[in-house]
Amino acid sequence: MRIDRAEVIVTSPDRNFVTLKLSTDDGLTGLGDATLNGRELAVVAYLTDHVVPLLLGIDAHRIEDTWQFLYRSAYWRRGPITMAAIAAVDMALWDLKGKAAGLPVYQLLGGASRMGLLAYGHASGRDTDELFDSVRSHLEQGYRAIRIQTAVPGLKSIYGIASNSTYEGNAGVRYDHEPAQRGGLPNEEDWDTRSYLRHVPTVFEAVRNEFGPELPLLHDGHHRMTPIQAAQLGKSLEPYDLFWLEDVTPSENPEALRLVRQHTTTPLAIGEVFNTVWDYQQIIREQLVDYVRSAVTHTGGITHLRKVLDYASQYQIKSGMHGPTDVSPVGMAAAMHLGLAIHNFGIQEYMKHGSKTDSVFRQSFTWRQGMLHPGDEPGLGVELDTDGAGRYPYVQAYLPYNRLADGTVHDW
Ligand code: GCO
Ligand code: MG
Repeated sequence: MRIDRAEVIVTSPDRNFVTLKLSTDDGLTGLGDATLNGRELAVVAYLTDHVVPLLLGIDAHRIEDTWQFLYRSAYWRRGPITMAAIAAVDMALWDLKGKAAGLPVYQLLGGASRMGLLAYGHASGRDTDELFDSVRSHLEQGYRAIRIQTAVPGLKSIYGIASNSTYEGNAGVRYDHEPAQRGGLPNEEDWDTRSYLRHVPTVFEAVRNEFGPELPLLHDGHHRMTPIQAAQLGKSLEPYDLFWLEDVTPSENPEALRLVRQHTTTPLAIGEVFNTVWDYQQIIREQLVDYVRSAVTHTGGITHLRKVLDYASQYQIKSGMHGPTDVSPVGMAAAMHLGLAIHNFGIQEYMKHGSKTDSVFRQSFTWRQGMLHPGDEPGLGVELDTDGAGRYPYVQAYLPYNRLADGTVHDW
């Protein structure tokens, strides 16, 4: 089973996606997701100019060897561009191996450890009424765990708030947050940590009063606090029993989490911007978080993220794989196969893709009673309609950024 063709396909149904399609001399095709939101074409260039020429002629069964070859032979290691490109190759090779074996990828990873994957969705609102409507809409869609984000009085636009106040799933109009702005330059948002820290506990109190103690609730701090501010937030949210508090502080300095940990028992999640096991080494070894947030797409594929999660399992740390809409249906399928197979699965983020995306990517996963399952088709279970993909050319899109009231750039 040798690779005889490798194509990088860029398509923008609802949003941009980068997909690697590998074909073999015995007629099989495998898909991998290489989407890096807001920097898509950098990965396209890395794949097209530097990786594709290395793939032609290789034995597609040699997944580990190919991973090590792409990682080590570049000399320049790690980073989101490189690791998304390697991830795409890795996913496509697992897809091919599954198709060659006639088995879904989760079977190759050791078989199912559970019946399905608990998933959480994104509720948000500009005020309490809108937030409650959004929570109700998610409950009606079957979600059994919900992330809560709200506007903060005095701030014009902040991370996590939907721009539409109704959910029209099939029309591609969302009741959840889609941060990348299509066309034009990045949106400028505003931020004030003290207002945020005062407001968020009042929101969780209101949500608990309305929806009761059972519903698992999550919240994303999106890297905005200093460690001591994060500690304050974790402490003030303890009465509301969060499933997790995510990305409380920028994570370039993993030691920062020690201080947060010393002050709060609110469970912590981190890692959507990490890309290797080395980013996690200290955090896992010192048990500084409870959930690993990496997407398969941004962490070197199934092969590498599995190593991260196996390491995490020794420290009772579970998976909480990233699953916003900027992870393509191929990346989501890879997450579902991996999540079904590992023992230390925690929860899966699941923002539904829009109808145009679903028409370009034919998918075999199921969503029933708040649980995802990757399905039993051989491989990852996703096929790309290349003609359909061609109907949606790339649209430049940027993520927003933040400034404080005095004009200082702040973490977004
Ligand atoms: C999440 C993330 C996303 C990111 C997005 C950036 O928890 O789902 O924080 O909303 O902002 O993936 O591209
Ligand atoms: Mg996040």
